[in-house]
Amino acid sequence: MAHAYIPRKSDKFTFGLWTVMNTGRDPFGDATRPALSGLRAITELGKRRVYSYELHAEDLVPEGSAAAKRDKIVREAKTRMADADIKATSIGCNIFYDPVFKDGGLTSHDPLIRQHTIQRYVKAIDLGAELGTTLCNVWGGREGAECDAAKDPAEGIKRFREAFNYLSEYVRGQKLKGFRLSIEPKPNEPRGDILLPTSGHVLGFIATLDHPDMVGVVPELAHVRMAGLNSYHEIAQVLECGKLFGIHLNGQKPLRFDQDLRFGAEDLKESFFVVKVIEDAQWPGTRTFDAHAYRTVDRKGVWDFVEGCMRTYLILKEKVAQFNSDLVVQGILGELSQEAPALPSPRALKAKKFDLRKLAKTRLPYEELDQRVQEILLGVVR
Ligand code: XUL
Ligand code: MN
Repeated sequence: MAHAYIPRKSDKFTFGLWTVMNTGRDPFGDATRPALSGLRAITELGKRRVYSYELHAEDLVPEGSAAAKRDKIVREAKTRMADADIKATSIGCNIFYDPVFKDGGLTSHDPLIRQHTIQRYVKAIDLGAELGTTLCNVWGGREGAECDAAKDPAEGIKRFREAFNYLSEYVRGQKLKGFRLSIEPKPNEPRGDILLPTSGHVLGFIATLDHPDMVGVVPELAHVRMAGLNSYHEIAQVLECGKLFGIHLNGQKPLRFDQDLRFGAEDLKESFFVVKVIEDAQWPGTRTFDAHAYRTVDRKGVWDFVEGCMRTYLILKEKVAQFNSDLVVQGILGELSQEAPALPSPRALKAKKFDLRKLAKTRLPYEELDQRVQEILLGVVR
């Protein structure tokens, strides 16, 4: 019987609360569907077999809420999480909406705005720990510039470093076992240029921190493709060095505004290889979708979008299993793979003769391989 592609909690599917709370507003037009509260979003996601949610602290607790109101919301959230069997796995902050962040938060010129931003993250870590999250993800949406004369990017990096060292010390001091920090790179939007624009930049930056082990990367497909890069390659590299602390799955046409399309809605082949790299590695993290339903749809369309993201992932996962057991694919890959002898000493290497004509004749049947992958994805090969 064909797989019904029904998600299970063990698939570890996750959505940002903000994804389903999105009302369809864009820079040119107003909301096209009614608002949904963060609490309601928790219940609705849990009902749809979603394993966990990610949040900006402000998605649940409005900034400036009195302690009693905050605690009441947390109690209600926990009740709903238990009732709908859904966890919270990652928290961040909304450091982009309020006009105070118009020129950044952690990297603002104003030391008081920087302090306020760090305060928000400290409070978010407290909230996350209460809800059970083990990650605080920093997406520095406004940490950038349009006017290069106004900002020294190196100074921005120093301010980022001060903030991450501070937050790492805070987590250590609170003895939050297993709690980690991450950075989600994005090249632009809402700023003309955002600092730490790709995973490569983030990896370089993490190596300069006081506690590099505590900090990792959350790559997002759309952000990688906005930079015109290959999300499969970027995620594979982050995974290889043990820094894949999370992932944001969605769809995006390259080099455009942040489209945040449903996972798989663009470039199925690249999405397939992203699923393949994390499934083959048995990566233990959550498969998080960070996208929006088209602004043309109503509330029901939002739930269609949620089901669609998970269904496409499960179909691609099945295709990964098919790729891994396909005799044609495996035959070609087997032909390509070779045992690597140890590298000779520099002295022996310098003396070694290579038959370049013979080496150049190695068969690399990539046309056949790629066509086979294409046909597996198109459902022709069964
Ligand atoms: C923005 C984006 C954010 C972060 C969380 O492009 O991806 O939603 O994932 O702040
Ligand atoms: Mn994201």
